[in-house]
Amino acid sequence: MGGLSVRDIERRSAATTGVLVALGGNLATAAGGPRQTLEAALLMMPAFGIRVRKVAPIYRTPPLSIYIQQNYVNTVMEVEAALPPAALLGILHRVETLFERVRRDRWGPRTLDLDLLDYRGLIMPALGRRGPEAGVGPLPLALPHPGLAARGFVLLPLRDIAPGWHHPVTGESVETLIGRLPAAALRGIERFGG
Ligand code: A4P
Ligand code: MG
Repeated sequence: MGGLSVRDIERRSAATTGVLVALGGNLATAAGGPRQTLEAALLMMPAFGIRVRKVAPIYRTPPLSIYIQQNYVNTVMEVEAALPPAALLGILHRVETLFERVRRDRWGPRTLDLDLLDYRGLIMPALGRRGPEAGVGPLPLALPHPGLAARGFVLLPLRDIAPGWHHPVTGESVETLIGRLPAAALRGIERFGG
């Protein structure tokens, strides 16, 4: 049988203790261009009660969208979770607002997008439509983030700070997920400064 050993279970729970948040954006703000905006948002987290444990390098990434738009900057951070997930997402939305986020089109250009990728392995299935066809209104919290496994611009920085991470639903490692991405999902993604 392909059952889990105690060590597997320990490794998985150790790998899912963190709270992982994706940061992305492709429009300038008062803080500067998209990269400066993302860096300013990281510095602002403690003022919102969010303690940042780790931050991945920042990547420049081609847009994944039905809209023609500028390249994005993306990274992932690990934070301490003092709040339940819905409250934490509410705080992240307040940070987005501070950085001039306006929701016009789903997957449209944005100054700052903060997505809750994984909250200690908690599973809250995505109900209903996602993606551009879902309209621009609010959607119920889904965990892990539904787009996570298909996105190079999320998985590469995630691996930088959590190489032992496993997808809470499928149990697949971040390495396996990256290995399965089509070439197009990785094309053009580069770290700033090398
Ligand atoms: N929501 C539910 N669950 C979550 C969660 N785990 N994390 C709700 C964050 N939000 C969650 O999000 C849509 C709704 O989902 C909100 O009501 C939120 O409370 P949004 O931020 O308003 O809209 P969005 O970001 O346009 O939509 P969505 O579906 O979250 O898109 P994604 O997945 O964020 O993708 N290309 C590059 N290169 N880099 C990017 O960062 N980002 C997107 C947006 C598209 N293309 C990109 C990038
Ligand atoms: Mg979002």
